[in-house]
Amino acid sequence: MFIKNRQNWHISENDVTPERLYLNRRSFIGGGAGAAILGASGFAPGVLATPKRQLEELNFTKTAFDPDETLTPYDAVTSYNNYYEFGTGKSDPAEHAWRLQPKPWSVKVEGHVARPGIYDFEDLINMNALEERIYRLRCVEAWSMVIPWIGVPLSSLIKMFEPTSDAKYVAFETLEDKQQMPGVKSFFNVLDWPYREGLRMDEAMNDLAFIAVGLYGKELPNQNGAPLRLVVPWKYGFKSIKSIVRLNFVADQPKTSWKKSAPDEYGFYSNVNPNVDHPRWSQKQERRIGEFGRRETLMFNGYEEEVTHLYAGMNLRKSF
Ligand SMILES: Nc1nc2c(c(=O)[nH]1)N[C@H]1C(S)=C(S)[C@@H](COP(=O)(O)O)O[C@H]1N2
Ligand SMILES: [Mo]
Repeated sequence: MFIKNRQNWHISENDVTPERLYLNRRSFIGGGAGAAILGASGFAPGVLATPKRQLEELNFTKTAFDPDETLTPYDAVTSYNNYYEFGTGKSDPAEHAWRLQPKPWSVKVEGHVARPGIYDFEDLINMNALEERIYRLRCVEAWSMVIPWIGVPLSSLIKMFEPTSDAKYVAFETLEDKQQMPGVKSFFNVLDWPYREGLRMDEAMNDLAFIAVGLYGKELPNQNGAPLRLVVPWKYGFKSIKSIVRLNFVADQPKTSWKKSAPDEYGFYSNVNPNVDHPRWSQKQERRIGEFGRRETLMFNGYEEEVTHLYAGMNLRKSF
């Protein structure tokens, strides 16, 4: 029961210019009558009563996961986002995600595991074992960022739950809450909720797959998926599901939100692949946010060495 409105939400984001990013929409909203004016998303702007969450500093160790590229500025990382639960515009999450309440938080773990249950955030994440990993993130819309994430390997979490040999895939879900998420309440839904993602078990156990709880040395801002989100740097950004509330260890390939909304455009694997175009645009190049011009997109987003073996013998045009 959702309306597909592809024209509006996907056309030109791959052509957004860096300058436009820094134009704050609010600066165009005349003072005074703010309450009567709706943003591009159609939600009332959260300008007047936006309680900014205090983001705590995190202790972490640095790692060798570092592409040695210029970091995308913090302002861009936290103001140019995709988080459709807060609206489909790139500035909607920064504007509306203050409604999200990431504390307290728990995650339901179920399926083929020896230790199912409801885990509090504090029991899932060992805050004394946090590491920093600098990863490229390549959005399917042909832009990319380089972000210093703080978190733990996904494999360390998965091992806690002791999956059985029947667990072939892990399915992830985001919180679905109309009170906190204006995009979920919206009539113009492009996805059905909750937002769903999944990985094959060997992908999930690969050392690159990461659970982030922070970036740039501090806790995750809400718009980036507080309090915990996935980061899968060799796949298109939409695999990196935010604000996770459920992990389900399953035998069959799980349904995922984007594939369900447009199966001809978004596959289960969604590995970054410059040789397989999206039906409506090329994936050969990308715009690094903050830079002018374009870069060549690299196979597996530059993580070929780490992940090529996962897809040996697979036809990546078919399994896109
Ligand atoms: N729950 C949820 N997770 C999500 C999304 C979303 O809309 N909802 N968008 C995805 C997409 S398309 C991208 S590119 C990344 C963006 O992450 P960032 O905003 O932290 O850069 O988040 C992904 N995770
Ligand atoms: Mo994306």
